[in-house]
Amino acid sequence: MMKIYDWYTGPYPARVRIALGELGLQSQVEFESIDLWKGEHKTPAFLEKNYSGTLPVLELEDGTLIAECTAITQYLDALGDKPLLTGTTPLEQGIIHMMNKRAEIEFLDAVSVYFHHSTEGLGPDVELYQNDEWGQRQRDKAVRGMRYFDGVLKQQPYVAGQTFTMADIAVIGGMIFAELVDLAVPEECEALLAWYAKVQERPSVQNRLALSAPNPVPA
Ligand SMILES: N[C@@H](CCC(=O)N[C@@H](CS)C(=O)NCC(=O)O)C(=O)O
Repeated sequence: MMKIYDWYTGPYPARVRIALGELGLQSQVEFESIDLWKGEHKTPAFLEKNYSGTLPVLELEDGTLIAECTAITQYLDALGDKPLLTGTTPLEQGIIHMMNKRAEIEFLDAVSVYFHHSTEGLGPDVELYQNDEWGQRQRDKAVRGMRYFDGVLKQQPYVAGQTFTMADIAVIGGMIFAELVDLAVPEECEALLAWYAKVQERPSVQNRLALSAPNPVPA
């Protein structure tokens, strides 16, 4: 069985959990909790699994390790007969990859930097270097990113075009992280908010936390 190292409420882990739900692969993976709040992702043992010290990480049955949400999603999507999240034609694949990367750079990763640099983040034991000015700049960048994706979603139903793809999942990750840090979506971003209401109805999004959680589930 494949294994995923993650932390169940993490916005990046959410991306892979949603992908698993979309692909119907939930029963083919087991989860091992790495407690971000205790800094378990920065231990020497975990850094051997992922040099970057981030979650999630997928471990295959032969021990091969795949980190990075995009890479994990592409791997999982390629296991089936037909990719559902990463495109089939060269054009689809290119557009989806671009929009997924853009969702990371302009939104999700920017919220993450804000969290780690301008809030308490994961606490003083984990956040060894903080630069508030950098965090604030990335916060502003994330809000600009929200406005950008709002414009995209005014033109088309999903982030990369006519169907739900991994680029939508990356923007969902950004929305989840923004909620966690109380970064509000500007009211006028109506298309982004309507899209988010719609994608939150997907079972993959609704059930992501139930996939596996530490036992007992912390409040
Ligand atoms: N580029 C990575 C980012 C992953 C990431 O930042 N994950 C968060 C969990 S939500 C993390 O591990 N943060 C811990 C830290 O940066 O100390 C990916 O796409 O997988």
